[in-house]
Formats: sequence, structure tokens, C-alpha cells
Amino acid sequence: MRCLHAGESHGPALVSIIEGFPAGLALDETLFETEMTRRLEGHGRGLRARSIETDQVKILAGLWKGSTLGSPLALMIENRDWAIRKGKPHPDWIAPRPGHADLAGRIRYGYDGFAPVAERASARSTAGVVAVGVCCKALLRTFGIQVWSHTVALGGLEAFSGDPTVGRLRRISTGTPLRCLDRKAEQAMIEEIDAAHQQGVTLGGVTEIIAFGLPVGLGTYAQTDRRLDARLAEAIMGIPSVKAVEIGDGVAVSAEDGQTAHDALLPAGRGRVRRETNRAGGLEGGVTNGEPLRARAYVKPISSQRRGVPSVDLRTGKPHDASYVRSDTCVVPAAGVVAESAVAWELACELVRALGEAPLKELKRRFKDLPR
Ligand code: EPS
Repeated sequence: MRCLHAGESHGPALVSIIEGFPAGLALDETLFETEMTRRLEGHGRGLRARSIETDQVKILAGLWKGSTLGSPLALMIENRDWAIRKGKPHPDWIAPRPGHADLAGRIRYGYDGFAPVAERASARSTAGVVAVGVCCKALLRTFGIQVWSHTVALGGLEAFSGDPTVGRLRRISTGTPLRCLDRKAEQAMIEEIDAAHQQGVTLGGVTEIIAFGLPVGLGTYAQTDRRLDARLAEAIMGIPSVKAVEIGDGVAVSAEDGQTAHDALLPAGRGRVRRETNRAGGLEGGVTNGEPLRARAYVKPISSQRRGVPSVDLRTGKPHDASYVRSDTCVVPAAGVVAESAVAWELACELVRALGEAPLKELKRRFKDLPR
């Protein structure tokens, strides 16, 4: 499958096109509502996500009588901000924001301002990623595969999440302030966000994405760019503000010895094996091993903040604090939803690659033959 996203943050709409999506999956516009709302939720989101955008997805092509055709699927999300501004361009600013694409992007494209950079570099584009994720999650679900996420750290505070089962993750998936399994830590994180907001600064954190129900054997070590861990790292790193990606306990095991770092195999009868741990995060050699797939996205504090950060007024060459542009205080839970969608896209691609291009009915028949 292939996918292309287009759209500016303050332009008329975001548009995503998926090519190669299997025929025969029931989709309708209401299916998108919960997921699109989840991305806009979370304590610390700014004015625009909280009260301007609603992110209704229109399916413009690729559907016939409520089922995918196998032809390109075109999705559109109108920017309500555009209608409110009546198409007026976003005002520009004078000092680039350190950490943002402002300066590098302006040089890269030869623009005479920063606003044109931010229009596309903006995390607004992640609404399109989530819309595509909805289609992929619906496809994966027909094979019993689910992808969820939860906040494991925020502003330096860590959550003690216990065993993040499908049921527990589903229960906190919407309507909770930070989608964190540890209620006590969540409360402390909320207070940290409120304090940061007061001080005009932003906070980052870590979100964990877990996929359940995968067959054994998705991905391959045969080429570096086809290792599923490499594909996932690229997909997650492509999300604005993500600065590091971890698969399983990748960071912790780098400081251990080889005895504790790996998941011992135990006999499970009839020639099968089982593991009591999942430090590899469900991937060995870039191939799924049947355990839940676990990845973590490390999200930096976003670069737009009310409190000044040293920068330069490029007109005078003199020091000038970075200009403040309306922003969120914390986007970690939103980044979790986007990362779920990015992971769902990669998994759907791998599944279709493994099963071949065919209508959904036939893919389901072939899926039964995959190792579990
Ligand atoms: C963003 C800046 C803000 C965020 C936006 C991402 O937009 P604005 O400048 O219009 O207030 O709200 O995120 C979204 C609108 C969204 O839907 O996620 C940025 O510069 O990255």
C-alpha cells in the first residue's frame, strides 16, 4: 500500500490518499469520530484542538455502497480554522522558534518568512495520519489485531502501568485526561501541566504503543529497510516532536548483560514454545514473534512556548526571544493516538504484503494459514 498526505495547518483542508487498500471492508464516516476526537483530547491541549477543530472525515473516493472498492481511498478533513479566518493567511513572526522547523525550513525552501514553513511542519498534519489509521485499524480488527497506547511518562514523572492488557488500555482509551494507567501519576502529571502552563513553558513525555494479536512472521531481516522494527521506527519518528523511538526494553537492555536482556524460550508442549517476558517488544530480527508488539515514542516539549527562548530577529541580526505562536502545553496523549495510527499503517502494509493483494474475503482465508 502507498499513502500520501497533503494540507496546510491553516489551509482549507487536509487530504490523504491510500492506494492498494483491500476491497470489501465496510467503512463509514461515523467510524472516524471516536479516533479523531481522541487525537484532539488530553489535558494540556491548546485552544484550537480543544474548541476550534472537530475533525470530521469525508470519504471522497474509494467507497461503493459502504465498502472499500480496492481503488484509491481519498479522505478529507476540513480545517474549521480556515472558515473562521475566512481564508486570511496566518500572520508571520520575526524570530524563529528554536526546535521548530522555522529556520531550517525557511532556508531549505527559500521562503521570505516562517509562516509558510509552519503551515506544513505543523502537527496539524497528524489529523490525516489518524484518519488513515482509522481505515488501517478497521482492517486489522477484522484479523483480531488491535493497536492501543498509553502515557508512560510526562514532564519527568513516570507512571507505574502494571500489565497493560487490551481491556485496561481500551478502558482508558478515551475520555481520560492523559490516557495513563496509573491514576496517581496521572494526577501529578496534570498538576505539572497546569504549572507549566502558568509558567508559559511546555512539557514532553513518553507514550507506549502496543499491538495485540499479530501473527508470527510479519517483517523480515532479509533487507534492512524491510525489518519491521526499522519500519516502525521510521513511522514513529516521522511524527512531529518525536525525538527517540524504543522497541521493547531496548534502552534498558543496552545497560544489561545478555543473560537478562533476552526472553528465554520455554517448552509449551506439542513442539511449541512460550516466553515469560517480552523485553524484545514482540520483534526478533525485525520479525514479529507472536508476543505483543511494544514501541515507545519519546516526545520533546513542543517548541512554541509563551516564555521567551533566545533567538534572533533575522531582519536586524540582533538577539530577540523566539516569537510566541498559539500552541498546546503538552501533546503526549495526542502523540500516542498518532503513533497508534502510524503503527497501524505499517502493520496493515505488512499484513497486505504477507497475504498478497486480494479482496478482504480472500485475505481472511489466507490469514488462517499464517503461523500464530
Ligand atoms: C501547531 C500549532 C497549533 C496547534 C496545532 C499544531 O495550531 P495553531 O497555531 O493554529 O493554534 O493547535 O495542532 C492542531 C491544530 C491539531 O489539530 O493538532 C504546530 O505548530 O505544530
